[in-house]
Amino acid sequence: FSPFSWEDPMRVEDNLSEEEISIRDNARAFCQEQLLPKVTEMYRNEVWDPTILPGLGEMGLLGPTIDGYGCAGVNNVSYGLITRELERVDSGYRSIMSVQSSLCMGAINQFGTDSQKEKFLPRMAKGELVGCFGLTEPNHGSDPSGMETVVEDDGDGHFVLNGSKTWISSSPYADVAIIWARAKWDNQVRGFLVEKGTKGFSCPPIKNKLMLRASVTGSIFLDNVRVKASDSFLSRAKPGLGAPFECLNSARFGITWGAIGALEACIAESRQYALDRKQFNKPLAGFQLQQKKIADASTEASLGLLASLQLGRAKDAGTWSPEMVSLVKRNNCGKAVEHARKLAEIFGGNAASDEYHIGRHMANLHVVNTYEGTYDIHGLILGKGLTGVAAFA
Ligand code: TGC
Ligand code: FAD
Repeated sequence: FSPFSWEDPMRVEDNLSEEEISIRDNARAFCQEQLLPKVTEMYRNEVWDPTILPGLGEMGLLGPTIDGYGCAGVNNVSYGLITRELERVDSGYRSIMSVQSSLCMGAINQFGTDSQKEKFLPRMAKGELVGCFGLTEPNHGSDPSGMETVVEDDGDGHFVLNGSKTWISSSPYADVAIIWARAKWDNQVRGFLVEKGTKGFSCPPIKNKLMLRASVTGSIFLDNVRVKASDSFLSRAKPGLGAPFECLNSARFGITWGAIGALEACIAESRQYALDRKQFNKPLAGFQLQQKKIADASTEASLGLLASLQLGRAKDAGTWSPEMVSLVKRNNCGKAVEHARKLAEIFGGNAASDEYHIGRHMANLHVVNTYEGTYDIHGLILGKGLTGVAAFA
């Protein structure tokens, strides 16, 4: 047998190609060298760092699965390896990347016209333009089918949008927003690109968050926003909620890896803390109760990672399903938040200090277990897949 590695207990590394390892190593170096040193400051001050997206763009980490338009065109497993490295630093940084890559660039790439793709994708890949994705509304979070934002066709080659969105990652800094709205003519949901500066379009920040503070979140208000059809309408999307959900499939997949990256960071930090900190003349790592917390967390991180890898391979082979994404998103986020919370106990009172990363990860993971479909909602999607009976309403 081979020696046991606490950093990779189940030898996930053995299942990665040389190219995947190289992409992972580059992403890890960037995240640890460029992002980790400033994350505490960014989180403390709840500010937008204008260098993050250009930095990720320079590394080829934005829209990485897209072919062409200056994107890297790598496989889904590589995408997951990138989100894992980002979230090892902070869930908010992974959030910025997921929204840009899966939700905004993904929507444009899949549903946009050729001229929309040429206009936005190359600059988004470089991180010169910031994107956001507006689905959630004040009265409709888990249930977007109740969407109140509406769009009218003015019959003159323009559409007019009215409504509001809330809890939208990156919206206050977005150059372009994907807005999902219900068409007044047939009640079906359709997608639009709305650019910063358009009359009647505003994105104020939601200040003083208690979690995910290194990612800026805002509202979106649409007050008679008139947009040209050829510039803005995502005409290749089938009318209905399937189009936004397709973007979510990809972002949720990235989160399955990211949540484990955050849990791995918690394991590494608490292991070291337990080795260094003595009570009753003995390192905390020598007490069975503390070892159990690390053993439990490490077990779940390893199993979660293997599940993400299996899902990634299935995505790359075209044999995945949305229910598989829900199974792993729900499991990995739920386990990550549960075990980050337990590991924080190892730090005693120091868990409350931002000198350590554990408290920040613990708080962030609550949001990660909530957005892109809550733990419960993914349980219901899975429940429907397992029984054939929908229990949402
Ligand atoms: P339902 O009737 O089941 O489906 C409506 C239409 O959508 C299709 N569909 C999917 N298509 C592709 N992928 C999927 N995963 C799909 N799920 C459903 C479905 O086939 C149907 O198509 P059609 O052609 O027949 O019309 O929908 P429902 O209204 O009953 O919804 C059920 C439910 C609860 C599953 C859904 O509403 C849901 O997933 N709710 C959660 C909402 C959510 O995830 N919001 C995320 C907002 S974005 C965000 O959080 C970004 S955070 C980013 C960050 O910072 O990282
Ligand atoms: P609700 O839907 O009100 O749910 C509240 C509780 O009720 C949850 O526990 C839920 O599981 C439960 N519940 C709901 N329905 C059922 C049911 N049928 N059966 C049993 N239990 C149920 N959205 C975007 O569109 N774009 C973004 O970029 C974005 N970024 C975000 C960033 C942050 C920091 C946060 C906090 C949220 C973000 N969101 C974004 C919104 C996020 O997707 C929603 O918060 C999430 O979908 C849940 O919706 P809700 O908050 O309205 O909760």
